[in-house]
Amino acid sequence: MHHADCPLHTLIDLASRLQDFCGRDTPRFEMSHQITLTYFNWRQRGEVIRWILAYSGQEFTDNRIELEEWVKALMDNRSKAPLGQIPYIEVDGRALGQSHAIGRYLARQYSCAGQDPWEQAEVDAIVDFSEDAYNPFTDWLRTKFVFGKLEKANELQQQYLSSHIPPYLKKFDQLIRDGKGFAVGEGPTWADFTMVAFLDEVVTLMEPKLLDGYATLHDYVDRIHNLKGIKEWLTRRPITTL
Ligand SMILES: N[C@@H](CCC(=O)N[C@@H](CS)C(=O)NCC(=O)O)C(=O)O
Repeated sequence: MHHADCPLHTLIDLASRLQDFCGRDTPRFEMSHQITLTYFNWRQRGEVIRWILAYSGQEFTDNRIELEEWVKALMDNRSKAPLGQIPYIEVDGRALGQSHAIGRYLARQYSCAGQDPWEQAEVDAIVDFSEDAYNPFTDWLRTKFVFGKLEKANELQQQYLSSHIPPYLKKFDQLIRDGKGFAVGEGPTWADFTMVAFLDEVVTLMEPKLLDGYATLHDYVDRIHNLKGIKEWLTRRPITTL
């Protein structure tokens, strides 16, 4: 049967055109995939992937594993992680590692990666910029929560809040003030999810008053939290420490 004669494809084409017409807040219709995300029972590097899937309305298996289970799988050579790290996803039987590669792949699938190659590059730049802000935060997080070295963690926290994060906060705030309510372009992209999920971690784990004095950023975070799909995810996701 020719593609155009297949009733299912006709329906998909129609739904896709209807959603294009309805505007970009609604993710493009895609045939659904079997997706499994494997990560610790943490938000961290798994969370943006979950936000993209939740925003897109794509069902997925949220496979949360314990550290012991992960180490054992590695030692027994049972891990399916293609690069020996988590998070990784399996899509229709194929596996992909690296959280940003996963985020970019999914965002392209679900039309939240930027409208054209330039916007996509801008989105990538914001994602990498957020990563620069996040990396030293993960040093603190490991020191405090994984290794339990509280004195060293306090020292890292002071440094982080006094000198590392302020320039990033100023730039994030300016980006939103200069833009059209989103990190890039006129609608939500995974750059917004990356920025907001990162800010959430610092607010939740390190400094509840982080966004005091950043009114624009504060409103923006609320707006992203209230997007369809994200809002529902935030209320139904498992409550975890990290
Ligand atoms: N750049 C990688 C970093 C991945 C990474 O460091 N994952 C950690 C968990 S957050 C991990 O796999 N740790 C366990 C291990 O290395 O065995 C990404 O973003 O996916």
